[in-house]
Amino acid sequence: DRTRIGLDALRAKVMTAEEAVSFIGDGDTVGMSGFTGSGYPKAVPLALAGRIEAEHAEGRPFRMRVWTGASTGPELDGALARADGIEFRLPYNSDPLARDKINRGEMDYFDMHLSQVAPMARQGFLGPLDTAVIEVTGIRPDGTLVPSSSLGNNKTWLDHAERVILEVNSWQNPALEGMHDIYYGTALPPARMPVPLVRPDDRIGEPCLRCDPDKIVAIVETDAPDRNLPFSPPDAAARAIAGHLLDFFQNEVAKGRLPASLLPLQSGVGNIANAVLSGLLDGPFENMMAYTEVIQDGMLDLLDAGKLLMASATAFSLSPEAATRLNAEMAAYRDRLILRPQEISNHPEVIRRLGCLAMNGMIEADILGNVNSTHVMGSRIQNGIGGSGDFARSAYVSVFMSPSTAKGGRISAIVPKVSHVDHINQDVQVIVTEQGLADLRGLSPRQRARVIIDRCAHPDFQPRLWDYLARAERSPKGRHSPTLLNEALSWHQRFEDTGTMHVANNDDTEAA
Ligand code: 0RQ
Repeated sequence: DRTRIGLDALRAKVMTAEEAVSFIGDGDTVGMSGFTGSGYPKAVPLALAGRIEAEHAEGRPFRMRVWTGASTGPELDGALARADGIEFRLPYNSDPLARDKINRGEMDYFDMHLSQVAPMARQGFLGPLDTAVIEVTGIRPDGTLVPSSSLGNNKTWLDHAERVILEVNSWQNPALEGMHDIYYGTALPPARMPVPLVRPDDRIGEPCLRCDPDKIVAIVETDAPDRNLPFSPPDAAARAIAGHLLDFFQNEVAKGRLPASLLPLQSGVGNIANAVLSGLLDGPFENMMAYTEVIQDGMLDLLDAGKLLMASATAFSLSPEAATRLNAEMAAYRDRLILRPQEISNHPEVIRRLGCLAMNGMIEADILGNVNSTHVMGSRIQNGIGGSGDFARSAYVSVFMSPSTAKGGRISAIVPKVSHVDHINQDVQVIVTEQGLADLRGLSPRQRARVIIDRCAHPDFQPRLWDYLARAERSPKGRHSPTLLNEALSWHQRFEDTGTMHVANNDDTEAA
């Protein structure tokens, strides 16, 4: 479909993905598009994986440093990890094959705040970028690029890379043109200026990406859908968590601490986040707005119902059904959706100004209110911090949610001490499990511990948490943040040794 390439001079650069990968070599750094399964290149990474496997079969080395917006799809992270083609990865991964390599120590991974990727690249902290591989919806006659279903770090990769390979994907709806808002006003200190965004629906930039045509070495035409994972309907625990959180918001409105239309919503991905959005559909709040990282199914439902006026994000993260719905009515949604670079969607300055309500998932929280979003048993990465830190620290109210237990009840998500810290207690105002909601605002560590155990811990683990707290509070060494050093991580150690955090004899105290 050559009509998608509006600049005649560029048509000569159309080639196959197999030809395009000749521009990439062993040891290169490649900046790819892609964010939570949308807008990632679909053909070049697969061709690259094929070439890498062929090189490896000949006994030649071929491994790259791969940068993206966030998670991608099996055709990118999965294929390159299987080919053993990634030596170093940033800033986020949720691909199971890549996760295994990382946790086996075979791939280096820099898990970082998503708002910081573009500035750090410009600051020169991440090293040079050889090639950008970017999916676009089309190329306009003036050479600017119509972005696809995510923006991520595309602007920065296009500016920063020595050469550019484009994938023009005709599966992406041309009506995406005009939905994006790409801000070019970012500068490095001491010249940095305020980001002039004061409402979630402000447009402060340009609809298309700039790209020096001389840097484009190859254009590959594709026609393939985004990853678009199906959603499972919310289970009982997710619905209970959503219920507690919506009650909390209603109470905050009643107390005059939140406006009736709430404040700009930020919602993480996954089952629980979607349950919260479903809950908002039936809830009393009207005229809401979202300033978030990704737009998921529940956000489209809220838009359709007229509850949500608009949503701003950096990417779509939709089920196949919702993606089909969006694609069919893209032009109608275009005025109420804005996609921005992740540097702006997740910008702490903007999040603090707007007063976002941050709602993110967690792996575990401790009784002092510290949250682990990323690591299982301290050392095994699950995904990454993603945007949760960008939003949590700067939010108006920062909420973390999880079922109170994991792995069939063998793990308590409320522990004496988290095995890894992503969000310190100062960045965690509310913790919610299906058991209840702990409002930690303004509480001391000892007060927090009581509220968290009382409201959030599962009854099977509560007695041992109360016992731990009681003994820690009697410690002669220090009573500000109750801690027993020799027991703080013993729950995790027991899980590693026995496959459960429960004590063998079912006694409910460590001391017994
Ligand atoms: O493992 O798949 O092997 O069964 O972790 O857990 O319960 O499916 O929950 O999908 O909501 O993910 C924190 C990982 C939660 C996610 C996390 C195991 C559990 C399962 C997944 P299996 P669930 P979710 C930014 C938003 C960081 C990034 C972020 C995440 C797997 O929310 O990656 O916030 N967050 N981005 O069994 C051991 C525990 C466990 C545990 C869960 N305590 N111990 N394993 N698991 N708890 C902003 C946006 O706007 C997008």
